[in-house]
Amino acid sequence: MTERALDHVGIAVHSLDDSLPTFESITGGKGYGRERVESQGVEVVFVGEGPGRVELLAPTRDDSAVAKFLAKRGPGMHHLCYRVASVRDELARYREVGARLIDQEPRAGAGGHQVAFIHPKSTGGVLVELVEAH
Ligand code: CMX
Repeated sequence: MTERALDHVGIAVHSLDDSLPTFESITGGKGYGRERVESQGVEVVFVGEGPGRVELLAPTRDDSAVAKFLAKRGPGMHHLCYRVASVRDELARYREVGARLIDQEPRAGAGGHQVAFIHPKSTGGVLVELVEAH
């Protein structure tokens, strides 16, 4: 089986401005790639490099997935994102084992990269994002 590298850990926060300094201090890096992903109702910023890379996610709408998560659980780890050669092939692999897919097809995520999410009920209670290697 091919190993898949961790691309980033997603952390839900109320405010990027308030939380970024904390994660810059933890990772030793500077924030970069700040962007609104309108389709997901989030604004994101990355910090850190390699397997310690973090994506901070703050909601831009009350009905977004991250707003619901914050209301229910408060700030904290939101998802793990794995880098894969082909999101489409990975979705087929998950589908074959009966996993619950949130996205049936790859779609554009942060940075315009192809992504898809797998429901946490199929992945040990952890929301999993797949991103196509870039
Ligand atoms: N991690 C683990 N469990 C989670 C979760 C998360 N991030 N979000 C929700 N859940 C759990 C809930 O606690 C709930 O569990 P229980 O039934 O045991 O209470 C269950 O999943 C269903 O939750 P829900 O509130 O009924 O469903 P939601 O409407 O909140 O949807 C989910 C949950 C995962 C389907 C939705 O958040 C989703 O579609 N996520 C994918 C998209 C996304 O997260 N986008 C933001 C990031 C974008 C980016 O990185 O660019």
